[in-house]
Amino acid sequence: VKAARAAMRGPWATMAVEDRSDLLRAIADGITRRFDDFVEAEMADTGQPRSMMEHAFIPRGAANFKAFADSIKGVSTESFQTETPDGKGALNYAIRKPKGVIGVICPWNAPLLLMTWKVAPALACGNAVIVKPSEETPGTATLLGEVMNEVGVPKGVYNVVHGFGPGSAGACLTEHPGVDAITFTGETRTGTAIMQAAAHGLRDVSFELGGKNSAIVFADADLDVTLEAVTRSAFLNCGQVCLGTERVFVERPLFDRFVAEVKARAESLKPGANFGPLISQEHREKVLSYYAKAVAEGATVVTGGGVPEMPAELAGGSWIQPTIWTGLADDAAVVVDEIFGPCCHIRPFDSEEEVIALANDTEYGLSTAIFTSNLSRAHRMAGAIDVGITWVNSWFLRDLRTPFGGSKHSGIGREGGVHSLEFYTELRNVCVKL
Ligand code: NAD
Ligand code: 6OD
Repeated sequence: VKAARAAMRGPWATMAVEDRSDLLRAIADGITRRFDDFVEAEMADTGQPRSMMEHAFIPRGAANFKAFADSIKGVSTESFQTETPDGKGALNYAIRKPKGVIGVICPWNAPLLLMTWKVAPALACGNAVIVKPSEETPGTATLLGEVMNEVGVPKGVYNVVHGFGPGSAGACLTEHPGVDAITFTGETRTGTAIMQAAAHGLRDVSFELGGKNSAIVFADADLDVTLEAVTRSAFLNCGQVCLGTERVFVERPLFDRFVAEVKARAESLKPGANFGPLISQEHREKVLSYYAKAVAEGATVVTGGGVPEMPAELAGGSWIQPTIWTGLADDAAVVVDEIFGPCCHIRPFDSEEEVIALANDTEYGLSTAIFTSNLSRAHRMAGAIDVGITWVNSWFLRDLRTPFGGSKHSGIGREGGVHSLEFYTELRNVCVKL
């Protein structure tokens, strides 16, 4: 924290926006130059397949820096001409200042992507950061530090502190009075603890939290597109994606066929090739406990439900089968709780009103994906479902300029484009009497 505060008094504080933007591009290029190192580090930490790293997680880390290198150069502020009794008027205009030292607390499921999604806009706005990566996935935050040094980011601007959460590095950072604001991605209950810590000193928070996202499939949807997207959304990254689908609602005439087709796709996924293990044995215990609860609550197990047989050299990993259930009540534990594993419950519905109520019947509000060829219906539903992000006929299609974040217990604030800049800067008004 001392290093970061010192950096805010050094050359970083007066660096021109154009130069900061150039530096962000140099960081992106530095990640690309050391692409293989980042891929290896992220694979070693997460256990997910190389293709996922090479095509999504690592390039996206670099893309985050490029996106905010651009958006910081296009930020405007507001101004007002104010009438006054003497007729001479006043001019109000706003200026943006960096917030200062930002604590960045990150999860393990997409480590570089999610960390740079915060660090890039924070640096673009002229802040200094202290990153606390997940204890499960420390590698790429450290490598990024090497890149920062290689491209000449001033000392103290990007800091990494490794450790655990409660009673450790995470709590020390969020409780530290020298930290001006905290940005966090992770579980909703961790967000609650961090918000309590942030209340001391009235520090601002930006939260991306858990989800219990739905996919809504109408009978008129393009079936191939829908099956591809829903399968990906349920099982990608071994189900460890905050935007992942754990509740699928299918219009009744399509229900039986849809379940059969997703089952076939789930069963074609090969552990070790298409998906890796869960992050830890501890997380597998949690996910397996939900697999057991589903059976206890009367689910039909369409596929999966256990642990796959793996070759001896891999058998020690936290492998788990992609799992699909049907037939559960709407208040069953696996229909209500975020599991964060490769699993979903599929339920039929009969009307638009019914499925809107079902989709909204959750404490979370991160994302939803609607599949239909009736675009009027898609627009109507997008407005009626209480989530921060709605996809129509797709899933996880990202434009980094758009607002990203959750409603209800899924988050506070929005990241992306100018919305990130809102959090990482403080707006000041200047009133000039003419
Ligand atoms: P987590 O909340 O357990 O941990 C996240 C980070 O917080 C870790 O670095 C951890 O060490 C730290 N931490 C834990 N307790 C802390 C405390 N009291 N004070 C300070 N720091 C603390 O989350 P996770 O298990 O790493 O990630 C999975 C969760 O993240 C899921 O709930 C998932 O939905 C959520 N997530 C949300 C988004 C989103 O954009 N909304 C994205 C990815 C993951
Ligand atoms: O794409 C993003 O910007 C983003 N925050 C993705 C989150 C994925 C969660 O696992």
